[in-house]
Order: sequence, then structure tokens, then C-alpha cells
Amino acid sequence: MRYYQLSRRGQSILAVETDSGAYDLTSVKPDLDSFGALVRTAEITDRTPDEVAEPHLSGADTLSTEEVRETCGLPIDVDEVWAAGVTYQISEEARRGESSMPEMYVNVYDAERPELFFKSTRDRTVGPDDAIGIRADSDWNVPEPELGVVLFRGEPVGYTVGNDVSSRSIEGENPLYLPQAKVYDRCCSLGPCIATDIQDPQTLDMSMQISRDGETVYDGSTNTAGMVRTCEDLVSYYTRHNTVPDLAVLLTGTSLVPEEGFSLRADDHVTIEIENIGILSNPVVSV
Ligand code: DO4
Ligand code: MG
Repeated sequence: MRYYQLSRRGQSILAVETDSGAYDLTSVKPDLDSFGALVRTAEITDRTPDEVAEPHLSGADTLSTEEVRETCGLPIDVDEVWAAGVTYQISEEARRGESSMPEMYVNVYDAERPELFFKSTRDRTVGPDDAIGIRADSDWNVPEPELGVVLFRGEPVGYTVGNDVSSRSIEGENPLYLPQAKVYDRCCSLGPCIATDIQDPQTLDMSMQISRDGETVYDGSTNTAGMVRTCEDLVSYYTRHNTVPDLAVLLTGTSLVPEEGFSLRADDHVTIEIENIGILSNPVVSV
């Protein structure tokens, strides 16, 4: 099932999409008004989120899929977003090319311990159709389309699409600047939904298009099969010796890297699609 958070008649609601249509779960269970409320109920009653939602669908108001797509916001009130880096060979090569210290990227690509870094908070994260930010003090900015693992108390409960928007000039100047290259206003987008029925996260097609003044200036596709680590392994490192908050998303690294010389500009539009999850689309602003 796919879960969307949206606002309807001034109220927050949790919508569920199945093969037979879309439903307003909150219309029949007013306390289930967010994905967080759903997973907490599931935990208390020792069920999966789908087992909590499923019995209510027949009595719930139906929604058109267009209404869901057009009005959905950030699908989870996330406490924190972390991200993995250099999990695909193309990312390792690109970073080696840009960096003042290229060896460290080869080392981390081959190492047992993955690179994990703090990426974003709720306030810095935007949902579908809301603007992602590029830093005005950076002249090389890129989107990074990534599969996101959605975690409740450190346990995977679904998957979403993420954009780890980054400054490559700041990261390239000195690796110690990574937090500034990665964490700033509007640095992350997530959405459009949380998919709870992904059988194998390591075999998903992913694509990204960037449009500028009505023209496509980047078009690429990949598959999560190219990841050198598993989502399970990344989650295990994130939760080691680390009491994680209730709601977190762990991005799993990028493998779609626009060629050197390409930088995002204000008013560009970035569209990312991951198979069986959905399309995350955002305009770009300078922050
Ligand atoms: O090593 C720096 C960040 C890498 C990253 O964000 C990625 O590979 O997706
Ligand atoms: Mg990344």
C-alpha cells in the first residue's frame, strides 16, 4: 500500500492507495491522521501498518488518485534524515574527480563501514512540488535522487523517494565542509508517499529528469541493483550505538550524477521516479 499525507478541508489526513483506489483513512478513523499515528497504533497493537489500515478501507471516503497526487505534502513528519554516501561506483568516481582529497572516496567505497551522515531535519525538508534549495554561496549544485528507507524506532516500515540536494563545490573544496554542502534550508525533499509493499528494495528502477525553460537538460536512469551495500546493512550502521528517534528516513546514496559542468539553477524543475513508489517533483529556488 502507498500512504500519503495531505490536507483536505483544512485538516490533515492520511490517504491510502491500493490497487483498487485511494481512500481517506482519517474519515473513518480520525486518530489516524498521519503516517506516524498509523505506525504508533501498529506498534501498540502488535500489527503491521497495513494490518491496521486494511479493515477500515471499505468504510472510508474514496479519493480520486488525481486529488491525492495534486494535494499530497511531505509523507512523514520526520524527526531526522540521514544519508549514505558513495554506495554506487559512479558516485565514487564523481567525488574522486571533484575532491581535493580523492583517495578517501575510494577507501570508503571499499571499506566495511559505510559513509553515513546527518542530512536534514523536518524544518529543512520539503515535500512534493515544494521548492528545493540551492545555496547562493555555491556555484556547483546538484540533485541526488536516492531511495529512502523509512524507519520507525530504527526498524524499516516502508520506502520513499528522496533528493539529497548538495553543493559539490563546497564538498569538493574540503571534505570537512561536507555538513555545509549537505545541510541547509530546503536541502532535502521526500515523497510523494511511503510504500509499504516493496518486496525487494535492491532491484528498483529509478530515473531523474531536470527541465529548464521547458527543455530537458538532464535525463538519466538506473537501478538500485547497482548499490554496493544493502539497505539492511546501512540501517544496521545507522542504529549502532545510536538511540534513533521515532520517525527517520535513511537515504541510500545516489547513482545518477549529471556530467561535470552541470549545475542546478533557480527555476529548474527536478523529477525523480522510483518503481512502485512514485514520482517526486520539485522546483528549485536559491536560498
Ligand atoms: O561523500 C559524500 C556524499 C556522497 C553522497 O551523498 C552520495 O553518494 O549520494
Ligand atoms: Mg547523496
